Amino acid sequence: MHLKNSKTLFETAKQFIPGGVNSPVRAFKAVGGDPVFIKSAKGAKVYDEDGNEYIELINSWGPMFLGHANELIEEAVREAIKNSLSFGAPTRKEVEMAELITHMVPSVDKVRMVNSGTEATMSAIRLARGYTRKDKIIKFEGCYHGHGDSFLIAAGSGAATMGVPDSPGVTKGTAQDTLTAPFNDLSAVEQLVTENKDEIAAIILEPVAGNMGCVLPKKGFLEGLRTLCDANNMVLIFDEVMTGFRLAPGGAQEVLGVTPDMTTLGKIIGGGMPVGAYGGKKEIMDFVSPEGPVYQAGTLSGNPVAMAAGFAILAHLNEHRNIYKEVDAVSGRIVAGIKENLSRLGLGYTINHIGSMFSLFFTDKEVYDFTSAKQSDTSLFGIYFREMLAKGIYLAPSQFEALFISHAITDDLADQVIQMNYEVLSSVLVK
Ligand code: KE4
Repeated sequence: MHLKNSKTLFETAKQFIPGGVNSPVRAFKAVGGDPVFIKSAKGAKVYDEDGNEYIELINSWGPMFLGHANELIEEAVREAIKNSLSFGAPTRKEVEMAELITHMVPSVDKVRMVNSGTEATMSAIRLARGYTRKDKIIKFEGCYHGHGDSFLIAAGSGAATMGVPDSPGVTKGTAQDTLTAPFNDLSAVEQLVTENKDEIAAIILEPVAGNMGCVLPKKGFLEGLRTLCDANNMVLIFDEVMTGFRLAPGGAQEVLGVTPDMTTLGKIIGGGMPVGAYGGKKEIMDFVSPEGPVYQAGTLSGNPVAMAAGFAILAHLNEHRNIYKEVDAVSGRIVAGIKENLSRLGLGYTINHIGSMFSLFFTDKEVYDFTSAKQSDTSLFGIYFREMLAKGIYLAPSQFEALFISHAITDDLADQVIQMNYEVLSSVLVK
């Protein structure tokens, strides 16, 4: 694997872009070495600027659920761009998109399109605050909801990877309104609610966390939050930017059977184009301008090209729900293969897995929250990542991220991943 072009591109990039990247986690800082620059991708493969080919297990952090360069989505985009790229005016496609989303996610009566998951979560908590007339929110350590100020407190994903879970630049005034609790710790939440009686507008969480690595809710955790929100007039917000349209057509809330008051969406919703959305109960959503007083706006919100891509993928998933069983089966094959490798090599590392999301943690302890996730040996992860990359397997460059399997991954490719995993684990990690 040679990286001449990626190397020179990265050197130049660092002259003009902070850290040479447009999103921190891409810089490979947590895993060492320089990032590969991707030139193209098709199906389950990505190709870098140096002629290397990789089997792709990150899929642009989730969006490419049908694989790269999917003809259905690309055809929809080609058709849309013939009519100009943007109007800043209402269009037919936005209506079709909103109707489809409310059909696929029954808890969403009304939905507002935005341009990223960050915009979706920022808008959702502003709305929850406006609706309840309360200021505080509860988030969970290790959960990541985008880079909005209120969320860069004990944040996961890139913030955790870079070691800045509490970012400079977030004012004390903002931070004081964000309360945090350990994921899966219902009694800690109950204590926060008691200590901040009638001051908490919302609880926001990833119903299945992906931003501390994949961490599942313990039995009763989500149900307990639902009960707490009902009893204390708090809005329960499921941040399904990652899990939405991935774990099921209706996301984690469909699989886990707990209904939030609001849902934030992103990633798959745009099929690879910049799209986010927030939606929920009619009585809450009707507080959003111009229907209600809570302001939120966006020049490119509902952009016709992005809507064409998003509608194409969502309509396909809605009509071909067998895709979920197929992706989950291939993901299960990979996870089972890695577990088999671990036991053959006498390694007790932890794997957390649901549907087409999973993480291999370099710790033999159970991983059920951020503290336990941080017990993982991140330098060992760095070695594993680089060795797998050298063997043509493209993983998320951080221990605190989940892997996302696409529908383009075949059993044969899954078996190649399992084989490379065995070779790396045995050569690098077994002394
Ligand atoms: P964006 O603003 O990046 O579209 O979405 C923010 C966001 C919100 N909520 C959840 C649950 C998320 O996972 C994200 C973004 N996820 C990260 C990956 N862990 C995006 C990758 C990156 O930051 O480069």
